[in-house]
Parts: sequence; structure tokens; C-alpha cells
Amino acid sequence: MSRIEKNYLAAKEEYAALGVDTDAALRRLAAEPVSIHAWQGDDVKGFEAVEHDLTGGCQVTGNYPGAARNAGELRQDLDKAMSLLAGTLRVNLQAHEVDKMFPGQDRDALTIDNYADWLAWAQERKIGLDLAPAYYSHEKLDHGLSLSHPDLAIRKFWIDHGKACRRIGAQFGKVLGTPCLCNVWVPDGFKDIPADRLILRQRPLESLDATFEENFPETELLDAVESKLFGIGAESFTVGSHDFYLSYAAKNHKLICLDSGHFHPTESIGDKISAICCQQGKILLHVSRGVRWDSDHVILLNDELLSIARETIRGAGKNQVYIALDYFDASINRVGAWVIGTRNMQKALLVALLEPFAKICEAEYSFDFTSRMAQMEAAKALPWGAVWNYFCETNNIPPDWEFMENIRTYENQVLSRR
Ligand code: RNT
Ligand code: ZN
Repeated sequence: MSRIEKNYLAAKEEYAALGVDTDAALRRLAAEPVSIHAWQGDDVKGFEAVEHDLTGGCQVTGNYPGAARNAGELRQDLDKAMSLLAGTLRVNLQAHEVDKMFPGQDRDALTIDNYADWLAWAQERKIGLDLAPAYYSHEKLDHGLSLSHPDLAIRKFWIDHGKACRRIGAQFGKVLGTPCLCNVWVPDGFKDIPADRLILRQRPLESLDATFEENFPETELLDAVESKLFGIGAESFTVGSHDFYLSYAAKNHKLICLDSGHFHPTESIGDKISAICCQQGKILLHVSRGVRWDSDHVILLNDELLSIARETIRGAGKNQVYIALDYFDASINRVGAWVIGTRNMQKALLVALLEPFAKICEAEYSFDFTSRMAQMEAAKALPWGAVWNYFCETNNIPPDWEFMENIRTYENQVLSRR
């Protein structure tokens, strides 16, 4: 018996005494989908024929060598990352991460043919694909506006882009047998205080309605809209604020996407999950880590992540919480960034799955808040690490202390030669 297995059996016994079934937790963890964001691998650059500067208020800092220069390299890097990860993984694309563009083609005319290799790749690996239209890094994001631009031709270009992405997403969903989450986030906003806020919110409403005109079965496509508080260069006003999109999602039966970097630092995303799910039944999360601002740092196993995972497992009840990651760090090895962040997400989910929830609730339901506090604190010292190591071992992936060696070899053999 390996040391890891021995430790697992001891942990299993300790958990069983608290009414927690570790085997069931491991099964549930393996089945919980996590959508990995492809854009960590190419610094949100995409692979269009023309190179665009990153705009829209997102920033990628750092110049660590080895960023993917085309979709083939991005897939190769994702394959490496996924070889060091277990569980049910999906891959989330930004629309400009195409295999290729055809001569004269722009984003308003994208079709499944621009993603044929992505689709074949996902099919071979039996994973789902998600897709996000890209309303930034393009000259048609004019004066910081896309779907809310006063010029109808500009709005139409972006509406057509959104429509194209939804059609492509539905095809991903149909072929892969799992619905594609298509998430609309637009950077529209102003550096300084707007005069006419109302018109700036009415226009995108119409644009969104036009984007969502075509109907697709929910087995193929799920639409989401992502809100934001502010961006760099759009500090004073964001068209798609939380209030704007929460109402839009509720009224139009879309998922609201909450990005953990898009709120005031003292706001808790964990708390929002049950508040939204008890009314809307489903929610999309962009799990990120802001450091002082929406900086999209690699997610760490910190209190915020634990609270998000806990609410995903508990607070949502029978509702559907879709987990997608959204961070990008170009100052460290990008494969490492994927592996560290995804493992952290899964570890947080495991901690939540192993929590003696029924026992703690018993204290709460009988208004014994002292016991509730004592038990919540005691749960922090439970041996979940032994269960995690066992998850890695039984899924034939290296434990946390060992995967960097593997990534270093890949860096030397592949990444550093780019
Ligand atoms: C931007 C949003 C959005 C992006 C991606 C790259 O603040 O979070 O989800 O991160 O489109
Ligand atoms: Zn996001």
C-alpha cells in the first residue's frame, strides 16, 4: 500500500466519524466540470491574420517566454496542462483564438470553419468547448464603445459577431454533446463621467436583443452576460454594470456571469451565488483573483476561492453553477499558471465537498451559533490534503509537489524554443 493510500484510509476514517463519505466526495469532484480559459496561453492575443493590441481595459503584464503563437501551439500547451490535471475539464475560447482567418474575413463573418481544428481536437479528447465573442482588441471598438456605439454600422458589426459566435457555439454543443456556454462581455465604458447614461444603456439593450434573436436548444447553447464594475480606461462608467446585466439576465432568461475580479474588493461573490440561484436556477462564474483591482491574477487557494467553492457545492442546492476560470499572467510559465489555478479550483471544491455540512447545519438550525462557529473552525484542520493526494494518485497525475518538474521539462524542450 502506498503512503498516499495509507494516509487516505486514515483520513477516510476521520471523515466518516463526522458523517462525511470521502469516496462520494471524490466521485463528485471528478464529475464537476471546470472550464479552462484558453487565453492564459496566448496572453489574450488571439490568432487573427492581423495582430491587434489588447484593448478593452484588460491588461496582461509580463514577458515570460513561450506564449502560444498560433492555435496549434495553444492546443499543444493545453494538452500539456491537461495531462497534469484530472476531473471533468472543458476548454473556453475567446472568439479571436481561431485556427485561421480566411482572406478578407472579419469577426462579423466567423463560422465553424474558423474553428474546425479546435472542434476535432475537443472531439478526440471528449471535452466540451465554450466560447466568448471578443468585442475588444479591434478598431471597431471605437471610443471605447461596441454594442452601445451611436453608429448603427458599428453596432451591427458587433451584433453580427455575437450572432456568429452563438451559431458556432451551438455547433460545438451539438457535435460535442454538451452545451457550449457563450458568454457576452463588452468593454463599453468611459474614462470620465458620462452626461447621458440612459442612451448608453438603451442602445446595448437593443443590440443584445438582436444578438440573441436566433433560438438554439439549451442542450447546445447556453447564453450568459458578464457584468463589470470598471476597467482601465473606463474607470468612471461601465455600460454593462452588475445592475444592468442582472436585470437583463433575469428578464431574458440568460445566465448572469459573475467575474470575481469585477466587484468591489469587500463584496463576496460567494454570497451572491445563492442570492441569484434561488431565483434564476443557474449562474456562470468567471473565477479570477483581483489584486487591488481587476488584475486577473492566478487564483490561489484563499478564503474567497473557498467561499465560492463552498457556495457552489452547498448554497446552490439543486441549481446549476457553471465554473469557468478567467485569469492571465504573462510573468510566469503559462502552463504552470493553468495547472496551479485549476488545481486550486478543484482543491477548493474538494474542501467544500468534505465539509461536515449536515453537522454544522444542525447547530445552525437549533440557533447554537457557538457550536456552528466551533465546527466551522474545526473543519479547517480536517485532513483534506490526504484526500487530494489520493485523487491525484488514483487519476495518475503527479501530486502538487511534483508537477513543476514536468512543466520545467516542457519549458526546456518546447516553450523556450519558440
Ligand atoms: C474582462 C472579462 C472577460 C475577459 C475575457 C478575456 O474583464 O473578465 O471575461 O477576461 O474576455
Ligand atoms: Zn471574466
